Amino acid sequence: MPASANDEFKTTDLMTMTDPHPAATGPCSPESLAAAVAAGLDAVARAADLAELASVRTAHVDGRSAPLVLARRALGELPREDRAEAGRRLNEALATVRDAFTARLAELTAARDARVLVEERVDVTLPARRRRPGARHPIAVLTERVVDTFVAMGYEVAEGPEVEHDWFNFEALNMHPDHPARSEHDTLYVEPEGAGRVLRTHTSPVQVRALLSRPLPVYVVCPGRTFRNDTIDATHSPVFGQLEGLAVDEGITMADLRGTLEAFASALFGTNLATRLRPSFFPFTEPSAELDVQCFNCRGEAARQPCRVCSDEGWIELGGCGMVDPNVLRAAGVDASRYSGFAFGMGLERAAMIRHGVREIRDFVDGDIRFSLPFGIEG
Ligand code: 2NM
Repeated sequence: MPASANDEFKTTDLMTMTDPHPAATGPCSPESLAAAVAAGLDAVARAADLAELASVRTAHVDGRSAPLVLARRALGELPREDRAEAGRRLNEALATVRDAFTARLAELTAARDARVLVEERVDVTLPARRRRPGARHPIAVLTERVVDTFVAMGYEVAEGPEVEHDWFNFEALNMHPDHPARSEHDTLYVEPEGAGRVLRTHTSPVQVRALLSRPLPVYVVCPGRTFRNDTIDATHSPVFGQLEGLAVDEGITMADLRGTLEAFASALFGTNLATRLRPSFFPFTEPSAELDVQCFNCRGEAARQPCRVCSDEGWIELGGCGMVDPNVLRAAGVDASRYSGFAFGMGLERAAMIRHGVREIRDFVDGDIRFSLPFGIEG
């Protein structure tokens, strides 16, 4: 605090006033008041912020030991004839300091407000960070559509690991060590070499696991990602979705397979389309067949009008199927003399491509929402 009139006059001096002319020399003297005003103005001018100005107020304007407050108290000690003049001087002094204080307060408040406006500025014109709604993947939508059909027929959904053991993926499915599908040409092996770990090449191992872990009868559908060492082109991808189904019960025949596949084909491509089975071969089924469904676009009338959907075949290949080979049933711990079963499998991208006229399988893995959105929110 700068030196002020306060230093020159102690309260004790006021109490024991002995000066013969107190109005001329005491705290209310023109000199004392001028000194108090000078000190007050100086302190006000030096106050650099509102906090400092607040202490200036106590020290010079209205604090109990502010020189001008002390001077007002001393006023009563003055001889009656000097009081009016001293009071007038005091009020003037006080007004001077107060006015300076008020002006500085306004100045510092304005400076503070200006600073806060800059420091706490928010750019309300910035674009908002919106979370854009996604789209369901067309393969997920199709999977649910097929799965729902089978769940309605009493099937359960089973899932299994994508990194699978050789035994579940091949051995248990009647594919012996020299089977061509097991070569590195077709199958993706997982390190370390010789550990027998592969990326599953189909979802059939999930069905072997289902037979081993569930009580009979077993009715399951197994959707999931599968992997093959394929070269990418418009219709081949090293990762693709499969959906397989399996029914193992007493007295299951090929007639049950036929009826089930018809319901499945209707769910995928519409009702009242014929289906047909063509003889084929799979290591895990005997007999085996390819499932065709009548083309939903030309209804087999392609002979009269060219059809882009079925390439004028009149039929669409949907997948493979057959009666589960007894070797597979035995590997999965099923009594093959009592139980029989059918199984079928299909590629999900292929079905989606036919259903929606997609020409490029890579569109399914690119993750571009502009591809997924037009499939809508079905399912
Ligand atoms: C197909 C075609 C034919 C099939 C067989 C099995 C199992 F595990 F029961 F042996 N699951 N899936 C199967 C049969 C799959 O896909 C074209």
